[in-house]
Formats: sequence, C-alpha cells, structure tokens
Amino acid sequence: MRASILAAAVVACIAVSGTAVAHEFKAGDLTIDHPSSRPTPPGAKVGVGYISIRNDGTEPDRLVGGSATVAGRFEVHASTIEDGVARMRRVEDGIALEPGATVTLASGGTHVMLLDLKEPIVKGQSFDGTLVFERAGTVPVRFSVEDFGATASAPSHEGHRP
Ligand SMILES: [Cu+2]
Repeated sequence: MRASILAAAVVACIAVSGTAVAHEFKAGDLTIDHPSSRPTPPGAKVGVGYISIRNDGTEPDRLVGGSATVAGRFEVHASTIEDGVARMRRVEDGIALEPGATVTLASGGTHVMLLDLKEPIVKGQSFDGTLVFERAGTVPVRFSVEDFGATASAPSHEGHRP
C-alpha cells in the first residue's frame, strides 16, 4: 500500500515538472497551439511570445495584433539577418494564415514582442493575453512561461528599439 502511494506521488511529480504540457485554444477554424513566453531578467522592459497557429478553414485569416497582461504593448516582429547581424522589425500588416497552413512564431523567426513590461516574466508562471485576427476576431489565450535554453542563441531583445 505504502509503495503504491509513493509511486503515484512520483508520477504526479513528473507530470508537474514537465513544462512542455501542451495547451491549445480554438477560434473558428483556427487552432492556436501552445502560446509561450520566456523568463526576463529583473528590470527588463521587453519579452517575447511564441505561438503556433493552424488554419483548418477554407478562407485565409491574418494575425493583426494582440495583448498581454504583463505588457503595455504587443507587436508582431520579424527577425532578419542584415550584413550578418540579426535585426528585428515590426510587421505592420500582420501575419497571413493561409488555409491548411500552420504558422509558427518562434525564436529566431517571426515572434511576438511584449513591450513596456509591467512586471518580470517568471519561469513556471503564466499570464493571460489575446490574439487579434482579421476574421476570427479577438481570442483569449494564456501564455505559459518556459525556459528551454534555446534563448541563449536567440538575438537579444534588450538592444531592440521599437
Ligand atoms: Cu522583436
């Protein structure tokens, strides 16, 4: 009896410590997979958001904006390499979501930039936000804060000026 209780506790621990627990949100034909963010150092004013969005419909849609409770401003950014230097710029007209396609906003590519942070983004926590689509409208989501170590190779967002 005692052994089986212990075994159950260990299993529960593993389940909780696995940070990559998938979560997704639906909005019409769109499936928004695993909105996530990365921890920020104290005093940081800029954070990131990563998401995967699949369009199972027959009409194109477009991600045009959003919000996050931790940030004063939400922007979609594209990373490019110019003269060997990683740079970011705001994507003014949003991200196209073609029928049947999955668009991934991830480290080193197109990403969400959370500006004017009101509080540090802390590993293991999560925060509410929205994504705004041209057709699907405003969709509430929740960003989970994870630290995958992939951030080490990502361009620093600290030197970034909107
Ligand atoms: Cu950026």
